[in-house]
Amino acid sequence: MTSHNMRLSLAVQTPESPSPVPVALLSGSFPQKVEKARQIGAQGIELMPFDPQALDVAEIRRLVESAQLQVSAIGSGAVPFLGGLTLLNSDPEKARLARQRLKELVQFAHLVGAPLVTIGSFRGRLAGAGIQGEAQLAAILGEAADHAQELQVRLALEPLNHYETDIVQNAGQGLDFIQRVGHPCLGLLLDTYHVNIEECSWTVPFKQAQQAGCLFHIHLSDNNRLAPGFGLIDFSCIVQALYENGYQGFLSAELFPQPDADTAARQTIRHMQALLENLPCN
Ligand code: LER
Ligand code: MN
Repeated sequence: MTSHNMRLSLAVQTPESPSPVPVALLSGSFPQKVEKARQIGAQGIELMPFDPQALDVAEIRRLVESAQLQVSAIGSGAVPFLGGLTLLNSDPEKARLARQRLKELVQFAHLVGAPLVTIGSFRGRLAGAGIQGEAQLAAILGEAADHAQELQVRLALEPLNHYETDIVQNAGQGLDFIQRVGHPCLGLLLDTYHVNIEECSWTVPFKQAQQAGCLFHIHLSDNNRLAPGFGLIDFSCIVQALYENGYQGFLSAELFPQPDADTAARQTIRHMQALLENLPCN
């Protein structure tokens, strides 16, 4: 008898953030967000810190554990969005600070028991780094993956649509890139929002990444970046493909807090839970 181990997660900001990022869920203080995530029925939360060194790790662990949640991932999106730091930044000082921040994010993931750190907009653009950018990013992520491995953490590179990046825009390019780096702690994060813009199939990218042993994490949002069910994506075929290919990780909602941050979170869990409950032998 087969059963799945896919779990639902909500992306939330951590309390040190100077201002909101546009794709975080749940309202209130950080302890209130954690409690709401539990009440709504999530099994995990993805933390999106801006400056992990400013955070009280013990308090975060206490809150997450007492709500019987897991930290599904450390999302790096707040760092470029709020701080303008990217790994391929054309300003060498910003690029240096970004590499330092990546180390801190990995360390933070280790301390709060998160399995991975996401690398989405945080990588920056080739346009900023010139012709050497791709080799440079491979070297940075290879080195960061060594550090992550020492701390039992992994890195998940996220293909982003062509409006948001000029390096790794779809799953095929993502697989090529990580296979070139060839590090067991560097894999892929597929975000349904970007899949909708860049891919030709709802299921093949997930299947290919999973069959290559590289599908480390998933971000959920509908085509309009609203909660699943508020747009056009057929999440049932995605969930079915994940199930058939044995994906065991988190599906983590990272989307616009509309009509408000709590309703969007509730809608995500309701919509996705119904699909997961329909899978065989659950
Ligand atoms: C940005 O569109 C995104 O999906 C984030 O996960 C990137 O950091
Ligand atoms: Mn994403």
